[in-house]
Amino acid sequence: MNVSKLIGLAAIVLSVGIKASFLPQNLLAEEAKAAEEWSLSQEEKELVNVTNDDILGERGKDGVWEFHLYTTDGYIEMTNGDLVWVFGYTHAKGSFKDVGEVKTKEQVEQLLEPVKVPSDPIHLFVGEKARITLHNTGMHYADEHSGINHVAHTIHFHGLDLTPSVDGVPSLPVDPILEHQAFTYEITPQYEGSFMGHCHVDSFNHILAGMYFPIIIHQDRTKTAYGYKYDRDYTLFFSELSSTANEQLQDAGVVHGLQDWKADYFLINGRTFTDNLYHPRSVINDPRSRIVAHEDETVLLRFMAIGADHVFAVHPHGYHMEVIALDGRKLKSTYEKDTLCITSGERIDVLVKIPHFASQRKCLSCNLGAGITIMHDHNLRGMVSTGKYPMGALTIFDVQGKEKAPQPEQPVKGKPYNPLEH
Ligand SMILES: [Cu+2]
Repeated sequence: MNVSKLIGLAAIVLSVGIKASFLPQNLLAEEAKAAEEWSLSQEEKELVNVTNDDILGERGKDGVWEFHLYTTDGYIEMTNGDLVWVFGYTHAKGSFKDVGEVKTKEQVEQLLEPVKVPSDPIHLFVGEKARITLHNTGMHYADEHSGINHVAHTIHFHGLDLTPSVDGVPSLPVDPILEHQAFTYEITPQYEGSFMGHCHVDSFNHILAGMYFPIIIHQDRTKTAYGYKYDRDYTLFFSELSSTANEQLQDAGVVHGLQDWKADYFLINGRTFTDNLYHPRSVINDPRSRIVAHEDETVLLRFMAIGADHVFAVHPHGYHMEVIALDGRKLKSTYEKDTLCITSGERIDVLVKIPHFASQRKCLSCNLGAGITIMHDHNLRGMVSTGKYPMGALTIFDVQGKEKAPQPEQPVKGKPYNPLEH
C-alpha cells in the first residue's frame, strides 16, 4: 500500500469517526429502527389500487403483514337521523398500526377511528403470513350497570380453513380476549376469495350488534379474482340490525325475548337507501357502495351477508350477473342470475360486464348503455327500515362512457351524489 492510499484510508476512518461521534444518539437510534422496519416497495404501495383504496396492513420487521384491530362501541347515524348504538371492531386512525392498549373513552376518541358496521375490510395474500392482533378496549358508551360491560371478544375467520388455535371459538382451545387484553392470531391464507371475520362470543348478540367485517384474500398483486380479470370491484355487505335489541344490550346487557329479535334496519355496508337522494348517509352517497362503472369494463361484485333470518334477494335492473365463486371457491362453470339469494354467512362473487355501447345500437330498448339503474333487495321486507319504504338495501349502477382522466381539482371519490349531473 503506498503513502497516498494510507493517507486516504486515515482520512476515511477519521471522517467516519467524527460523523458517528457528532450524530445525536436519538438520531442513530431512529436510523437503526428504520433499517429494521420492513419498507413497502413501490409495487406494494400501489397495492391500494388492488385493495380499492382500502387501508393496507403494516409490514412487521420480518415482512409479515400486521393488523391491530380494537373492539369498542359507539353510534352510527342512519338516514332517518337516528343514532344507533353498536359495538364492533375498529383500528388506529388511518392505519392498522399498534397504538398500544386503549382503555379509556378519551383514548378511544383520540387514537381510534369511530366504530363502523361492518368494520373496514382487511386484505390478505395467499401464502403470505399475517398477524392479526385483537385488543379489547371495553365498552365506553354503555350504561355503567349494563351486563355488556367487560365482555370478552374474539375473531372467527369465517370460511378460512384454520386450526382450532386461531378459530376464535371461546375456549376451543384459546380463551376469549378479556377487557384490556390482547391476542394475536397468526394465519397464512391458503385460498384466495371473499371471506368475513366476526366475533364468536355470545355470537347472536355480538355479531348482530355489529361485530363483523369483510376479509378479502388476493391470489396475487393484480386486479384478478379466481383467475378472472376485472377493472373495478365493490364489496357489498348486506346485514340486519335491530336498534331495539342493541339499546337493550346498551342499557341492560341482555335482549329480552331473543326469539322475537327483529331487524328494523336492512343495510348495505352499514347504510340504508332513502328517498332523499342527497342524504350523506345513504348507500348511494358512499363511494364504496355506489357502483360506478364505465363502458367496456368488467366489474367484480363481492356480496356478503350476515343476519338473524333474512334472505337478501339481490336484483340488479338491466344486468344479469355472472356468478364466478361461492363461499370463496371458484365455480367449475359459471352461471348467470338476475336475482341472487344470499343469507347469513354466505359470500357470492359475480362479474358484471359493461358492454361497448355502440354494439347495442340495434336494440333501442336494451338497457345496456350509460345511465343509472338500481340494484335492490327483492325480498321487499329488506326495503323497509323503521317502517319506512324505500329505506333499505338498495344501491345503484352509475354507468358512464369511457373513463376520462380525472382533473386534479375535481375530487372523484367521496363527492356527494347528484342525480341531476347524470
Ligand atoms: Cu364479541
